[in-house]
Amino acid sequence: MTKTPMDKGGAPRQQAIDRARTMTTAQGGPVADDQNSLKAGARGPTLLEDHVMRDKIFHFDHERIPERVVHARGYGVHGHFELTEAIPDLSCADIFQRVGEKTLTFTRFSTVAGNKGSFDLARDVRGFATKFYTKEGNWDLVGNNIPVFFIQDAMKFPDLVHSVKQAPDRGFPQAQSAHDNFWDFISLSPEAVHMTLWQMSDRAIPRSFRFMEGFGVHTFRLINAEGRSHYVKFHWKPRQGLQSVVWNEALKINGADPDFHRRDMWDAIDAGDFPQWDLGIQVFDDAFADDFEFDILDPTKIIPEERVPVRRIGTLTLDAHVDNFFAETEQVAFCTQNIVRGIDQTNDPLLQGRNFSYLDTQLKRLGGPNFTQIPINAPKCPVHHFQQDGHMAIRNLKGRANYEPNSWGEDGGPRENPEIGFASHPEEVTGTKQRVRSETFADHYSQARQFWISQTATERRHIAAGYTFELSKCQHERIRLRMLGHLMNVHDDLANAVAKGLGITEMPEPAKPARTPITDLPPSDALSILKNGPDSFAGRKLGLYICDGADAELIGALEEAFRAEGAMVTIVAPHIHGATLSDGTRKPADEKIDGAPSVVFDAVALVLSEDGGRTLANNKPSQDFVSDAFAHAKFIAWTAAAMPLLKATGVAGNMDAGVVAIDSGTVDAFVKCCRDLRFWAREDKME
Ligand code: HDE
Repeated sequence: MTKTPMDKGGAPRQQAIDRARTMTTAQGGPVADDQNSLKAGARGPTLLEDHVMRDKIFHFDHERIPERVVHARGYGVHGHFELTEAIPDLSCADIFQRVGEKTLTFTRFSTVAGNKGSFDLARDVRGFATKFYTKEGNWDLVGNNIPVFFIQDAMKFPDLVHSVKQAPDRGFPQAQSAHDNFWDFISLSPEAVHMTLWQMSDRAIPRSFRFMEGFGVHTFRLINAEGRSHYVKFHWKPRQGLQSVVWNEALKINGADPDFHRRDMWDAIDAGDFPQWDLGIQVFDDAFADDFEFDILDPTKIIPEERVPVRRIGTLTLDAHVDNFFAETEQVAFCTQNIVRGIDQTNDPLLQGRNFSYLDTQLKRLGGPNFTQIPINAPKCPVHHFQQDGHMAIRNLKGRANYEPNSWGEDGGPRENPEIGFASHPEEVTGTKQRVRSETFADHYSQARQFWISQTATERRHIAAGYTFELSKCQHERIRLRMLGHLMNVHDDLANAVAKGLGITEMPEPAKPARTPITDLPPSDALSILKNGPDSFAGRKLGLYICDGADAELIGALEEAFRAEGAMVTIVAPHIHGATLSDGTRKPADEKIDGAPSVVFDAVALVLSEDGGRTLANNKPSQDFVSDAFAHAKFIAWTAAAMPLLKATGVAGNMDAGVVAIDSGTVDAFVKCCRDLRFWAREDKME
């Protein structure tokens, strides 16, 4: 018979555990044995009266809640927002009044299409939702990392989401848009074309949540104390600069580390390298709105930053992990209707639909109307109302008054206050009740073209390759051709590159535009990732590959130089136990080579000994480490002893300025190279 702690005599162990640490049931009863159920005899049946086991298994059986219908896979982080420019002239929102004041926040990043257990580097839009716990209530800015959306009317959202998620008959594909259903829907919905350019660009495969922008997408309103309204678009500008990976890299990262983005955020915060974004506002008035080529209520359009500059008014700093993933990241509930006095809605039909959807879905997901009482959702300012009861009511009324008006005086509970209470902008609204799409929403191609011409040659190549990859996964020719018909309205270069990639020699008829596209919108540098990269390697990661006998001095110099740059260094070695270096010291490894392919680093360095260089030249993971880094246009530093490995991978015959020979004296020069993040000229050449 297996001995339980009680059988062992109980007394010594029980004395060692103080009462505060004693395990209990959910009812608070101390548990004596957490290993064995209660049985009638050692080999007998388990007894129904075993309240300890029932308590435990009952709760386990109910651990899961429905995952979000979209944005299921997310990662939440605490932080704060600090105002750097007060804007009382524009908004009376309390959060925008006092420079230097900090407001606590919770931000959840997410992918959209994949299920909760899917991988991080799917080609997808990223959610960027922030809850500001302001002194006048919670404000949620529920945005994405792409400033436009696929559809113009909320009515189409279920169709869009059904088309991109797993097909109902087969239950796949998971977390990807590269399939017939998605492109069938898109190619029948010309309004989506603009967003697909963003989605096929590297914006949809960010290197890190830390290196992407965020956008509120819709036009909102700012209202000042006099009730004056301005329109506003919200932006998040990463102080870390923009950066994405390339598609072939994304595919491999998903295998090597499906948690790549969440791990990256965890590591950065753990290292005290807190990511920051500036909150930007584009503010404009009715006169601008009337003058603008497109409808400011149309969520498939941007307002170029060259037309209305982004004004930075504050900084978001993410500086703390959650204590518990479920309690916070899973249970957080964002809603576009969580707005505060001084910020208001517009008639964007997508926003109006969202305003219905979020509360509705959360009621199902979180099981009742009291999810506002869960700590992560609860405001951090006083809350007074007469709402009561319901599932899991934690915060309950005291006293007899649960209605108002009442005549109970001081004990009668809260009262309304028109002076500081929320007031909607008194916009005049008239119209005939009808189901229509406004004529002013009819242009679908002009800004798609503008996006295309704003990209560098490298980025254009990636966009065309993105469409080619995705449409190649469509088994139905008519879908591929229909989509090509739209791309012909965007730009000939794009359409021709995709046609070539698909092997189509006879172009289809272009799609018939609902409105003739504008072809002379000027390029906007703000739309390019590569024009908005960082000017340092800070926050990035060097993979430093070492082996027995490797030069200790050089390894130390590299570590020091990259840390001084604000970068992280991961030591990779043939064995996890590390390597014995040239000076006889043992250097522990962070990763074994097989588990740390170069795709998880931004640049790599090969500091090998002669023996190591020769042996590792025949080692497949070592070869992949080098050839992938080369193919993904990364900077590669090498010592002479690594030459056999460079030869074995074909890199030696294709040396370029991104493959840098180093010694202790030239480490700084290598750090400098790495500030460009990638050596794109290599990719141009490979093409
Ligand atoms: Fe969402 N969206 N959405 N969405 N959305 C949800 O709410 C919806 C849209 C966004 O980390 C859901 O609590 C409709 C645009 C983010 O918890 C749901 C429409 C933008 C998140 C919902 C849109 C977003 C969501 C699912 C079209 C960018 C994750 C779970 C009218 C501006 C928030 C939930 C988090 C989540 C509905 C379109 C961003 C179903 C109906 C546009 C970042 O309510």
